[in-house]
Amino acid sequence: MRGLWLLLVLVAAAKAERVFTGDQVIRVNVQSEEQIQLLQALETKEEWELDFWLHPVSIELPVDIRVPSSSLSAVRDYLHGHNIPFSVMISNLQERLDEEKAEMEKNRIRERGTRSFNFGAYHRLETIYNWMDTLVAQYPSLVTKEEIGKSYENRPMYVLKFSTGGNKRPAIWIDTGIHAREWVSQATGVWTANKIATDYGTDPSLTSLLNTMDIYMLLVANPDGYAYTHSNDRMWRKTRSRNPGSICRGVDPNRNWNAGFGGPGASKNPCSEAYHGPSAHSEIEVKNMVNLIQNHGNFKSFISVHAYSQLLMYPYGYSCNSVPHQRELDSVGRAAVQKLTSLYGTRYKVGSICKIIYQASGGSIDWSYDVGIKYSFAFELRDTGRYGFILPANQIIPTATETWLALKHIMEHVRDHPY
Ligand code: BHK
Ligand code: ZN
Repeated sequence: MRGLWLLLVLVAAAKAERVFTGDQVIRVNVQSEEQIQLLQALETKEEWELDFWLHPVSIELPVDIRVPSSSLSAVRDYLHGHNIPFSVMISNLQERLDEEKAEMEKNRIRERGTRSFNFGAYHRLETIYNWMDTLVAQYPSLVTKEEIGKSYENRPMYVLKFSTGGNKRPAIWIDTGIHAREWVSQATGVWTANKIATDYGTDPSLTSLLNTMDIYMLLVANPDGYAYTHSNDRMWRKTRSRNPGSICRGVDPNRNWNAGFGGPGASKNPCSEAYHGPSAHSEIEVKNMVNLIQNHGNFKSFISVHAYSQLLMYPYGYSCNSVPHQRELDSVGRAAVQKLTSLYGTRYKVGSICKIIYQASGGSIDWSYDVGIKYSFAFELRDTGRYGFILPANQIIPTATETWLALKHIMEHVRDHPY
C-alpha cells in the first residue's frame, strides 16, 4: 500500500503538470485613459503573477487577465478600489482544461485503431507529425514534407510543400502555432493543409493557383512550446530555450525577428511573455524559418496565424507609420474578411498591427515585409474572449472553414498581382 502511494506520488511529480485550480480569466471593458494606466500599473506587479491575455492599450479594446487563485482577492480589491468594473469570463480555468483534456482523451479512444483523423479535435505534436506523413502518402504528386531544421529541444520542424512542378515558383508561406498556447492556430493549419490537398483538381481557383505557385505550410512553428502545453503548462506561449542568468525559460518567437528588434512592445525581461531574446534570430525556430525563406528567395506572401481576437493585420507592428502598400493591403484584407464573415457572420477587424492592437517590435510579418514580401499578413483567429485560448474543439472546423475563405482571397490576389 505504501509502495503504491510512493509510486503514485513519484509519477505525479515526474509529470508535474501545472494546475490552474481556481484561476480566473477576468475582463475589463476599459472606459478611460486613466483606467488604462491603472491596468498598466497592475501589469508591473510581478508578485501577483498575472497573465495578460489581452493587454491594456486603448479604450477600444477589452483587457483579459488570467488571475491565479492566490491573487484573486488582491486583484479584486485593486479593481474595486479604483472603481474599475470587470466581469468573469472563466471562473475556474482548471475546470475548462480538465474538460479539454477529457475530450482529447475521448477522441483518442475513438480514433484508436482506425486510420481516420479527427480535424475537429486538438492533437499532440506526434499525432500531427504522423498525420503529415499520411497526407504526403495520400497525395505524393502534390505534397512533400521538408525538414527545415531542429528546435531548441531537438524536435524536427517540418514544412509541407504543395507544388505541382517548376523550380522555386513564386510561393506563399503560412505558419501556424508560433505561440504554443494558441491551439486553434495549429488545428486550423492542419485542416487547411488537408483542404488544399483534397481540393486541388476540383476547386478551379485553387487549382489555377497551384498551377503557377507553391504553398508552404509550417503547421507547428514552435514545436517545443506546443509539446510543453500538452505535458506541463497549457498556458505556455514562448519557445523553451534557456536564458543564461535567469530561472525563466523561453523567448517570444514573435518578438525575435530582425524588424525593429528590441524596440517598443517587446520586453528585455526573460520572465516576460514578450521577451525578445538576446539577439535577433537567437531562437533556432525563428532562424530555421528565416533560412528557408531567404534560401528560397521567391516568396510573394507571408501569412502568420495566431489566436485570439478576430483580426486580420498587416505591417507594421514596430512602428505606427503606415507601410508604402498600406492601401492595397488594407483593401485586400477587407475583402478577405468580407468573405470570411459571409459564411457564419464572424466579425473581424482589419488594420495595421500597431493601429489595431499595439506597437510590437520584432514580429515575423514586419520582417517578411521589410525583406520584400509585400503580401504579409497576420491573423488572430476566434474568438473574442469568451473562451480565449481555450477555444472548444467544436469550433475548430468552423474557424478553419471560414478562415479558408479569407486565405483563398489573399492567395488569389497574390496570384493575380505578380510583382
Ligand atoms: C501579431 C502579429 C504581429 C505582432 C503582434 C501580434 C499580436 C500577438 C503578439 O505577438 O503579441 C498577440 C498574440 O500573440 C495573440 O495571438
Ligand atoms: Zn500569438
